[in-house]
Amino acid sequence: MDESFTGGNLNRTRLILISIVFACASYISAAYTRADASGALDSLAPLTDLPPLVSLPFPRVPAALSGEQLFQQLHQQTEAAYQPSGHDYLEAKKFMFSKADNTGCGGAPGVLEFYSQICVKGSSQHGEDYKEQGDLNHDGTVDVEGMNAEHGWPQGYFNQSYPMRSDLHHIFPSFITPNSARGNLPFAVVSNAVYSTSNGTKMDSQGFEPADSVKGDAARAMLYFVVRYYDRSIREGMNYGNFWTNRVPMFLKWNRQDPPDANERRRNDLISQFQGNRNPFVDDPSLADKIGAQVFASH
Ligand SMILES: [Ca+2]
Repeated sequence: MDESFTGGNLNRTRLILISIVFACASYISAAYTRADASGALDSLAPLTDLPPLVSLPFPRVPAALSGEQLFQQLHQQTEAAYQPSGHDYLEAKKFMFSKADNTGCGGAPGVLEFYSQICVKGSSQHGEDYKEQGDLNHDGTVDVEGMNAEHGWPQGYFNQSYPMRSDLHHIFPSFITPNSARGNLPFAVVSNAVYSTSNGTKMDSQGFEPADSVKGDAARAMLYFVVRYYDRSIREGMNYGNFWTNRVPMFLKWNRQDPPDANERRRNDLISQFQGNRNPFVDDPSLADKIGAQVFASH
């Protein structure tokens, strides 16, 4: 009886110990929930110098809002939260390469190039340190000069003005060659490519088509840009119909077919810490269709 009593105590002790171990494991697991949302982000673990994944909360939008009202609500929301005196372009690029897009390569720090989805190891703040090691994206060029910053809304269309120039919600790390190939072309569906990467990014004389895996990212960057900046000078020397208005249904489609993944949500969180506003379409992609093509095209 004593023995079974002692055994019961031992069993209870074991149970308590096991519970404590599980509680600790759950706590650690919860801390990495976002990182674990994608296997690709397991490599976040070594980046202990990352800021904590605590960021501005997504301001809830009244469910009844749609169309122009919703567009204006998001315009105010993204504008009001922004800190215009914050960060210049160089600082923004440093943050992009070393933090926001440093999602890691196979367990080591590294940057996933936007158009080619080629990962280049490193933790540098400078794009030129992320060199293509051989022609890994099979576009015919080895990008020995590394990466630079691709503006979803080309800089020339807003005369390189701030805050558009340094707004990371529409800026992505790109090898120099695909960035140059895109130039100021509109995003489009391309049928007769004269430039391509092995993952499906394509270009012809009329447009530039990002790979399927980043079509949604590109679309949400563009939707954000118009919501945030439609009342600024963002149409300098361009055909707005060809660049934006006629493309809106395509962007809405890309937004639906390629929803935000863990990397995109992570970058939205980190950028919100850095520049003080969020891309609401990454937080809730359904907002785009609630605004609708007609309203987007009217801005
Ligand atoms: Ca290449």
